[in-house]
Amino acid sequence: MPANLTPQYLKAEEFYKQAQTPEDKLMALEEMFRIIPKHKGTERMQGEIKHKISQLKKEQSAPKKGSKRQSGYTVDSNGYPQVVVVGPPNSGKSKLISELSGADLKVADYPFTTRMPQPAMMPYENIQIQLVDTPAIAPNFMDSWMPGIVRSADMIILLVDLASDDALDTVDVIYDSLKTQRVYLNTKDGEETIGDAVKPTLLVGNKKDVPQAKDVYEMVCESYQKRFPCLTVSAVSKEGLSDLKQNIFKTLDIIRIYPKPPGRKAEPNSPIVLPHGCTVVELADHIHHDLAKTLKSARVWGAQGYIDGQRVPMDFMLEDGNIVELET
Ligand SMILES: Nc1nc2c(ncn2[C@@H]2O[C@H](COP(=O)(O)OP(=O)(O)O)[C@@H](O)[C@H]2O)c(=O)[nH]1
Ligand SMILES: [Mg+2]
Repeated sequence: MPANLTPQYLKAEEFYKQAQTPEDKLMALEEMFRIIPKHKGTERMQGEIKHKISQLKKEQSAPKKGSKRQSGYTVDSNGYPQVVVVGPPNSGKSKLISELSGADLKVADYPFTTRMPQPAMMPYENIQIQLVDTPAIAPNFMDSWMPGIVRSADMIILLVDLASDDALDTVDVIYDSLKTQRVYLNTKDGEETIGDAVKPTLLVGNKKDVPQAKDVYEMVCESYQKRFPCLTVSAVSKEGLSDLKQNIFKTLDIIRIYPKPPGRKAEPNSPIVLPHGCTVVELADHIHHDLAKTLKSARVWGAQGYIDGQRVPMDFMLEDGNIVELET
């Protein structure tokens, strides 16, 4: 019986053949096993893949003499709000980030195109938000440095492939893989303890343009909308992208403050980005530690319930869009 292997399978196999590290080999094998057409004609191949997976796992779990911890990647946010995009292979992570940022990331119709985290800047109104493209998280495989990247992000986009039959499973795979490292997407059942990271997360169904997307998205919403805010986009037709940008800003829970030197106008295009809930004294501290110490008073424009230019207390909680004059 012919095996009828798909182009995706052949690409994964090619990746396996070229893989230099046991981690890459294992990931490729896991993916090959996941996508190989499951019928009589491929039974032997399935068996061989399974065997190779178990051999590699055995080798990896054996303690290595003198081995050092595997070096990982980190992505410096450079002070920008940082959004890490995670998802299964081929969900369109790179394509989506390219569309949102204008960066030219490698997009391809086969798994494992993205091998290391890749930052790209997304303009949103008058600020920049850093998006981070990542390699796929597949069943039983996640790069060892991925939980660290997710842990240090300000928020996560969990991208689901609405063109895939196993869209639902991939959400659990990703949630559970990260959970093993005590990184939780949006919610943790039970109490939060020291060392846990619970990351604000948007679940985004991509490929809205494909015919089955509507049904798959409905299924995804039904199962997950209690756990995640859900929305759907198409990185190809660009539908839903501006809504997604607004939701990213909302989920980041940040405010833009325009500092105004006394007697001068505020600069409308270079706000200071701060977490929601920030006070006047925290703004001063953000600008310069000494400023917080010498701060005498502050006046605010655009604050609800206050007249423009009114003096506010040091613990006044700033709102998005406020203009603030700090007096020392
Ligand atoms: N129809 C459709 N295809 C998409 C969309 N987004 C990405 N793709 C395709 O899906 C494949 C995988 O995209 P890529 O960004 O490399 O996925 P990644 O592995 O998650 O980074 C490519 O062939 C893309 O052109 C979309 O919104 N609609
Ligand atoms: Mg990619």
